[in-house]
Amino acid sequence: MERLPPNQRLTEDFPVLHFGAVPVFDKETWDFRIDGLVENPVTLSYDGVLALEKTAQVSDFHCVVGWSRFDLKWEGVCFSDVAKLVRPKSNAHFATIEADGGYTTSLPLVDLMEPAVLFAYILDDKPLEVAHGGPLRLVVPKKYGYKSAKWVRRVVFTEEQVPGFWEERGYSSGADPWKEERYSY
Ligand SMILES: Nc1nc2c(c(=O)[nH]1)N[C@H]1C(S)=C(S)[C@@H](COP(=O)(O)O)O[C@H]1N2
Ligand SMILES: [Mo]
Repeated sequence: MERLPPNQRLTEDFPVLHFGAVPVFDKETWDFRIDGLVENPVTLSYDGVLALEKTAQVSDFHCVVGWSRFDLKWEGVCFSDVAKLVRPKSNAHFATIEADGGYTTSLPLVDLMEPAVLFAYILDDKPLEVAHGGPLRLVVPKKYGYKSAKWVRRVVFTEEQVPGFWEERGYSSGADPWKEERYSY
């Protein structure tokens, strides 16, 4: 099977792309809150995140504007392990990911519970650079890059899907690169 999704071109580097300013990371004040429709809402410190079970995965990254990058090695905490900690209620079907600076994205839990979906803090054996979303970013390899929120600070479990930053601006909420779900019209 072709490894490059339709109408993508391969890049050797890993471009930096985001809206707005890069937030400053202060380990003392930084926290990661997971709440919404869950039995056990949790607020983690940065060390609290590092203390959770660590998972590694290698995946390709596809940005909706047309570049793809192969073989990024991410390490971090599986979304499913975070879900296990907070125990989503039976009526939770989606989660909204909120980032420092106001960026948001949302996904169905069925997509987020896949084993390759991580809150990553290591990229290619080095601490994740702030430009690429350090200290913590979501990685959703099966979706266009706008689902992989950088500078994650909060996860809210919801019953209905809340459109995220790009989804509100005409991008597809499906975001499947193999089906070329780029736009919502
Ligand atoms: N917080 C935040 N995360 C974001 C974005 C953003 O604007 N803000 N842009 C998204 C988009 S469109 C892409 S393609 C990837 C790019 O990740 P990179 O800069 O590490 O290549 O980040 C995603 N995550
Ligand atoms: Mo993107």
